[in-house]
Amino acid sequence: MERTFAIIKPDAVERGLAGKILSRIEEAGFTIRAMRKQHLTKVEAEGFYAVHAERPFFGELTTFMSSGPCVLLALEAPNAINKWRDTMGVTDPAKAAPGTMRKDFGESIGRNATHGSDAPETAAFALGYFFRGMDLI
Ligand code: FUP
Repeated sequence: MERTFAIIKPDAVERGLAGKILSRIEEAGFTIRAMRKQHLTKVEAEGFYAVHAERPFFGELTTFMSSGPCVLLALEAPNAINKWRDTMGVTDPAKAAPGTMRKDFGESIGRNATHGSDAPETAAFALGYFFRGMDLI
């Protein structure tokens, strides 16, 4: 078993898609170990995306991620990290495969509906950043 960290981003929450996305997460075989709706502050979003601090889109990204509430998730499944990346599809919804979250629910490369950790190290960082051990049930 493996755990990964996921976010239903503000664009999807705002459009009332959280329930649909959660259904698809469960149908895909993930167990939701922790879940919290939260409106991140700009500083919290900057801390989470610190790895992208030097990228040109950092300001836009962290402004968007703090623009409204999102749903923070700890997901568990065999091979959860890659499985969730495959379920989401690639970053740009226009290039994502049919049936993926980003293809079905994303609006643009920034407003792309979901986030998922890309490696064990980033999953461990993100799970620790947002959840306490006792939240994972
Ligand atoms: P991903 O791992 O698929 O979420 O993609 P990245 O880590 O490359 O980027 C993180 C987030 O930055 C993306 F989800 C959306 C945003 N982004 C942009 O807004 N513009 C870009 O050109 C690339 C990424």
